[in-house]
This record gives sequence, C-alpha cells and structure tokens, in this order.
Amino acid sequence: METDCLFCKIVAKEIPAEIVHETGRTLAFRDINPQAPTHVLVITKDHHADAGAVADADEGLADEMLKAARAIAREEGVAEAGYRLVFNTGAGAGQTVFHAHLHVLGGRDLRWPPG
Ligand code: DGP
Repeated sequence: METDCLFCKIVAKEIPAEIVHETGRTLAFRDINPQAPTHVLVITKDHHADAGAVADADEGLADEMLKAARAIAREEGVAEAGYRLVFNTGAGAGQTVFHAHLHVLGGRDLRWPPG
C-alpha cells in the first residue's frame, strides 16, 4: 500500500466508496464524478501506477480487470447496448489518480472520438 494513495485508502477501507464488485485482486466502485449513468472504476488491490504497470505485473492481472469489467457491465445491464472501457494513462491523457483504474462507462449513447 502507498500511504498517500487515494485508491489504496479505498482498498484499505479508510475512505468509503460504493463497492459494486470484488475479485481476488481487483475492487470496483462507483466513480465519485460519474460521466455516464453507469460509471464504475475497476482497480487493482495492489498499487500499480497505471495500465502499463499492470501489464508488467503479475500474470493475468490485466485479464482479471477485464473480466471484472465485463461482469460489471452485465450486472449493470449495459452489456448488450454497449459500454466503454478506458484506461487514462499518463497526465497528458487525463489520468489524475496514479493507481491503475479501468473506467467502465455505459447507460447512454457514447460518441467517438472522446474529448
Ligand atoms: P482518471 O482521470 O482516469 O485518473 O480518473 C480518476 C477518477 O477517479 C475520476 O473519474 C474521479 C474518480 N475519483 C477521484 N476521487 C475519488 C474518490 O474519492 N472516490 C471515488 N469513488 N472516485 C473518485
């Protein structure tokens, strides 16, 4: 755990969050500033700074995040209509919390390209 990491504090239950899904190595909770009717963040329980670090980490961890996202999309009822998975990676791409998280967005028409 990184002591001053917001998402590590959510994993440690030091900061509350509305948790919607959990697997052995991932935790998922609703985004505090939702950009769609469904906006859930899938994070790794261990601290990894971004998606690239997850890819370099334990075998199967990125796969576990993707499977959690798919399960959440189904549970939230957005899988059939379509949903979007986003890893903002690096400040230039809009990453503001440097603990890897996969955005799961759905429940509205999602345009392309994103802003
Ligand atoms: P990003 O910009 O990709 O790093 O996304 C960070 C997301 O984290 C952003 O959409 C808002 C969300 N967020 C920030 N602080 C909190 C918090 O304390 N609780 C929850 N649930 N979400 C948070």
